[in-house]
Amino acid sequence: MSNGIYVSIVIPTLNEADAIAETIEGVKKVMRGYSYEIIIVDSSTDETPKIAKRHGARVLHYEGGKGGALIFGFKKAKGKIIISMDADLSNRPKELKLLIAGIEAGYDVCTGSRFLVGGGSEDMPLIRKFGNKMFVHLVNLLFGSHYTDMCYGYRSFSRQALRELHLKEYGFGIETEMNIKAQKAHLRILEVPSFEKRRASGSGKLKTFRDGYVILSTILRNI
Ligand SMILES: Nc1nc2c(ncn2[C@@H]2O[C@H](COP(=O)(O)OP(=O)(O)OP(=O)(O)O)[C@@H](O)[C@H]2O)c(=O)[nH]1
Ligand SMILES: [Mg+2]
Repeated sequence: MSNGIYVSIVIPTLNEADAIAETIEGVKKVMRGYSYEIIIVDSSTDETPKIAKRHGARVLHYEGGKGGALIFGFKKAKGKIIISMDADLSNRPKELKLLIAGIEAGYDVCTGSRFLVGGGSEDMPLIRKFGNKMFVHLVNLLFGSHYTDMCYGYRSFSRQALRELHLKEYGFGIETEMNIKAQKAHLRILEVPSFEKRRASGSGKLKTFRDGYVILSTILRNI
């Protein structure tokens, strides 16, 4: 199956000890036959890094938010295709193939969308759905894009595209920053349907109102 393209899967983690083993094993199963690495960018105080190492992932320690962790992991990634993924079993490993195919087909950025036919979410209360829709409309209006989802972390990039994005967001504004900057840089963007499963265990780190404000500030900062 491998066509020789090296893939890096970058997973930020904050206290995901109950889910990290299954996350890594799920990725390994799907990626059999590919050349790849799994990078865990960890800020945990629990056993997450120990378990991740035991399951064969490369573990980097990082003190800070999700966005900062991703940026740090992207810098260390060796892949020609680089993928960001959550550790709470919300993202289905099988969709990795779709994200890889998007870049192989010539797109620079390929992002999962929960709002395309075939996509969905078990993990999005009404208030977040509403906020997400608002941000989607605002970004599309301000930047002339055609996104259907905004704050979703399962996505892939060509190595070159990531370099052009010059990402800076420290926290949960990172996906919005990616979307806006990709559009401004005229990158070839593809959305693919993605189904987000309910967080399997542990607690969600996103706080709806605090991070809603972070996302709104990210949009305004990038105008
Ligand atoms: N390194 C690092 N990772 C983080 C931090 N905050 C969140 N993460 C990780 O980023 C991923 C997404 O965080 P979640 O808490 O699942 O965010 P979410 O999916 O929007 O929210 P839920 O629906 O509540 O799960 C998970 O793998 C987290 O462990 C952080 O401050 N540092
Ligand atoms: Mg989650």
